[in-house]
Amino acid sequence: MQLDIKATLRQVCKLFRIPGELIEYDLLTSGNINTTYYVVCQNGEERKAYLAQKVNSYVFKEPEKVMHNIELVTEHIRRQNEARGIFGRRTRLHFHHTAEGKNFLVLNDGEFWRLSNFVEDSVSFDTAEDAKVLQMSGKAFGQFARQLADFDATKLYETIPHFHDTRRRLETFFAHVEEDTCGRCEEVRAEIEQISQAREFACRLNEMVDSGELPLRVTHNDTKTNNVLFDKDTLEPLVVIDLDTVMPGLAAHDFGDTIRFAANTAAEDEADVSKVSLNLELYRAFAEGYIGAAGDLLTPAELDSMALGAATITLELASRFLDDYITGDKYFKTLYPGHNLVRTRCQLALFADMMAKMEQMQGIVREIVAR
Ligand code: GN1
Ligand code: MG
Repeated sequence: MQLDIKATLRQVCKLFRIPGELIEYDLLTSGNINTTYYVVCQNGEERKAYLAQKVNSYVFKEPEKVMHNIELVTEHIRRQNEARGIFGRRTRLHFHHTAEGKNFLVLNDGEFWRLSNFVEDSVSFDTAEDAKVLQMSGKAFGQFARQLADFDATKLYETIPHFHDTRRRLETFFAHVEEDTCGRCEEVRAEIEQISQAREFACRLNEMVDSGELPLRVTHNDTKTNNVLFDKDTLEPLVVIDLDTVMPGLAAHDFGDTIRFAANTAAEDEADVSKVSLNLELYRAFAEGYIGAAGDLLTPAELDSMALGAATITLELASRFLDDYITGDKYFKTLYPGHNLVRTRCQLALFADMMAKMEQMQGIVREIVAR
């Protein structure tokens, strides 16, 4: 197996025309969907690191469309940076091309690969106890929203249709509960009931989009703190990564998904739910960073929807984890049987705490906006 993967990575580097020989590789374990390797190639005296990634084609049914979006978005951001006098490879994501000029390749076994630069002296955070990290993540995603504000959304494919359409997610979830194909629904009645009780609330953002109250923007849609690379010394954000789900969406979801992930006092899959809660200081730090950087881009209605976004995306993800559990764990990578159920319970506990703190969350955003 090890030998196979080494040979595969060698082949991938070669096909992307990376000079030199593969001398080192390492499997990176963060990320629930794709499989990522850190690879180092030596060319004469020079050693250079890259990220090679195998795209999950069960999740991304048309990965070439993902790569089409990424090419456009990374180029747009590069031009934006250059217009602001920011040059250099540490602030951009660059995917290498094959001899045919493609930014992806499909190997004989049908697997879909891509390869990007590795940003040197950068760090990312799978958990963040530190307010500074949250503030800088906010800055990163606020800037990202600004960078894409004038991007023509009609040029993007919807890589996963209805990705954060919570109403539709819940319809699908309850249909799967009815089908109960794996016979797992009985043991999770309490969780199903909790989602059912929150259903009306969770559809509010949908209604605000329908009524025209909230605009669709080009958003990231997966704003976990491990999708930002920071300078390891200053913690200044360098580049936002994982652009697989950049699509039209809501600012409230981008705001909310970092909160869900990084302002939780426990990990996303903590089994002891008594450890799970929303840390309002981390929430505040992220809100300051995000609103400070996105600034007047956001409408008053959007700013008002931020706290709602956090609770909605948390409930939505709880339903996605439970959906995967009751349909046989096919979507998210799992580390042990029942992992998706543990994740579900963790997200439901966080959702409950967010609902209890809703007014405080809204108040913090209003305070920041009023400054
Ligand atoms: C997945 O693979 P990763 O960790 O970047 C998922 C997100 C979830 C997240 C939960 C395409 O993201 O939507 O919020 O897991 N990505 C996709 O950790 O479904
Ligand atoms: Mg990701």
